[in-house]
Amino acid sequence: MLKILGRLSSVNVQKVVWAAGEAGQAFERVDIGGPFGGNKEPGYLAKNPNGQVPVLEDGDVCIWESNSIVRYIAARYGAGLIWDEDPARRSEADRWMDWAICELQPAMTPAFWGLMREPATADPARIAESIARTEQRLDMLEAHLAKGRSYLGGERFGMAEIAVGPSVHRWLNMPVERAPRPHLQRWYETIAGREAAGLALPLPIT
Ligand SMILES: N[C@@H](CCC(=O)N[C@@H](CS)C(=O)NCC(=O)O)C(=O)O
Repeated sequence: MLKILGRLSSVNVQKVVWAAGEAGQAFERVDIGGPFGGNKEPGYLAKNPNGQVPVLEDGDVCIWESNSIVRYIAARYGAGLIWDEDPARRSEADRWMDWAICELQPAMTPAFWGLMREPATADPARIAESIARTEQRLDMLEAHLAKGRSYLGGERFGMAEIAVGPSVHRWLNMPVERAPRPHLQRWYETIAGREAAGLALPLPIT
């Protein structure tokens, strides 16, 4: 059975839980990080020297970096489900996965921490800038989905949804003013209704 190390309030842990569910894999998840701690202990650092969550253990295989874990689960267990053998089609998912981690998540993080995690010490200017940057990134998603595609990678649900979805879930459930985005809203409602999304996307967000 897969073992997922990390608290479910982390979007990066949510990706891994979602991928395991979509691939039909049973898993045990252990709360580590944030208020649970444990991620700076030597035993954990031996598994992930960054001291961050998530980590995936699959027998002797131990992996850190959430997108790498999603790709591993998809390649190993998700053929025909969330793994596309065609390199060109798979690159569509890959680019949105990398974009999520390099662009969307960093844009959103200051607003999330300022509004949800540490409001007492938050810097309003930093929050405003983060909201503006995030909204600009979400405009990119809206424009992409407006081209008539059902999912980010094309006509099939895949790894892109798993990597981007948790951040969109977070944003849509945060107390921020958002532009209306009908295509993104339709996409979010479709993917959030999946059975495996129910395992991965907690409400309220914390
Ligand atoms: N690029 C890493 C980022 C991991 C990361 O930033 N994890 C955060 C939670 S989202 C973390 O471990 N924070 C410390 C903690 O939870 O104690 C990944 O995608 O796995």
